[in-house]
Amino acid sequence: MAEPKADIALIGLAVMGQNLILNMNDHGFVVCAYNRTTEKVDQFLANEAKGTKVIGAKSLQEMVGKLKSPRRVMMLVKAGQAVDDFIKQLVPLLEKGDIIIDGGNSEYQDTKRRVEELDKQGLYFVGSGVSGGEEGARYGPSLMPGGNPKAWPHIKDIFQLISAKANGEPCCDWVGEEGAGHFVKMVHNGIEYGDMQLIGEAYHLMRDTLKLSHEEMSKVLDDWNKGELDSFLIEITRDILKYQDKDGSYLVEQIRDSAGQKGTGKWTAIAALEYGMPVTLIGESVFARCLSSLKEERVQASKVLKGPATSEYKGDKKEFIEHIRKALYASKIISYAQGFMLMREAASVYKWNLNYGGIALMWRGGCIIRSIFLGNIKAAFDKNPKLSNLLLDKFFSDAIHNCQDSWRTVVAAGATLGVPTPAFSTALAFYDGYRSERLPANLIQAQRDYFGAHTYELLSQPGKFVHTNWTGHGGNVSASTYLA
Ligand code: NBP
Repeated sequence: MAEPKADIALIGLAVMGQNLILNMNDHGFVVCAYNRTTEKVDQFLANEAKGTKVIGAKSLQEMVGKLKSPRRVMMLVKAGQAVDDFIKQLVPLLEKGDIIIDGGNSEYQDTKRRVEELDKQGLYFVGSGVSGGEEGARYGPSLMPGGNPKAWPHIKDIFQLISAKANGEPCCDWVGEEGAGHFVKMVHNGIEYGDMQLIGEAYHLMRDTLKLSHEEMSKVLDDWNKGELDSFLIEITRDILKYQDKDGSYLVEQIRDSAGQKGTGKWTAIAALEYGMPVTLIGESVFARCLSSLKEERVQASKVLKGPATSEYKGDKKEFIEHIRKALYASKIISYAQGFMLMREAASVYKWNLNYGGIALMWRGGCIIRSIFLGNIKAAFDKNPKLSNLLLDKFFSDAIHNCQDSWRTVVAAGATLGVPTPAFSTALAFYDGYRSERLPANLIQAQRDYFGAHTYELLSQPGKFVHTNWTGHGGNVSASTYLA
């Protein structure tokens, strides 16, 4: 048999896999390509990979035989059963110390399980978030690897070389153990949902309350993209808004207003509930997509349910545009602060040693949420790696203080004019809640104790739970303490 010569194998020749292979090839690695439907291997070698050093295999056995040791096998296949099926087939072909990497959008709990199961067999499993879509995979994605740390020294070079760079630094570093990489990728996707919803609300307000034309809206976003909001999503929205169909109409207005979702935003919201973290903006963004998809119901309701007499903003347009910009910026700060709160809580539950500045850097380039703003987050964590909340960093508290009057104006205007701003509003409600020394939860505690004898703590005696016989009729026995 010929001397094994491939540095890494890649299973899954769909859009992500093919582009990542070509990216690895550009950086001098020899990649062995494999796909369940093996005809795709021939097609790939004859077309996209023609003239490269990429080699192919028609079976997993052949693929493994072509790999240098320790063998590195990366999968970019549909998340779920396909990943488990491939692992099952690979295990008997590999040797102790070999590495399996899953670059798909897998659930972090699945990754945790796979890391543990494979570790028992001496194999190192890595679950890596990959972001940036087709373009990112080809020319530099954001990579978020986590799992068995013994794998990292063997994949670090490849990963950091093929990843995007921000100011010369790779947008890829070791995230943490178990499912940490996929957890961070999940939060990234949740934040992406939030960023998109915020931009959607700004567009809704500009279109329906200010009646701006598409060229005007595109120009506004172009201006925003030169400042604090400079980001990939603002940039593409600028281009989408002015995109005209062949007949000269604006394409965006021909698209059915019913948003799809593949699940990672929902997983983030579920994780937020699971860990008791108020990640309200991502949650609201997922619900906003759910509401949008009730298209037929909304069409019916629009004929019955009335709103205010006008949705038109009567004040100064230019001023209101600036208010919207500031509302968007402040809400975005809240969203990222909430996302980092969720990661911090998961890290504490799973004992992951997450490097928050490093995560901001991984998202700084290559991925969908890439932005100037992530550089500010990185700087905040560099200044204080133990920062408990992004909002307490001076750069961000100053930014919020500077934006809050505008933010309140926009949320109030949306409510008055009947244009929904769920993400702007929930962000503001969170901000006002988070900065409140006292919330009305004392009353909730009293109600719980009144009807269910659930007990409460007095401010003067924290940690001591007491029950009051509020009516004089009930007994003095309290319910057992539990966390719901
Ligand atoms: P897809 O998610 O469409 O997956 C296609 C690949 O999965 C093909 O190689 C296909 O093989 C294989 N596959 C399927 Br489908 N079911 C299989 C099964 N039961 N057993 C074995 N193989 C199976 O491709 P993609 O869009 O390139 O995404 C790959 C992964 O990367 C996914 O997990 C995705 O969520 C994630 N991701 C995608 C993007 C993006 O922008 N598209 C971005 C970031 C992450 P076949 O050719 O034989 O059908």
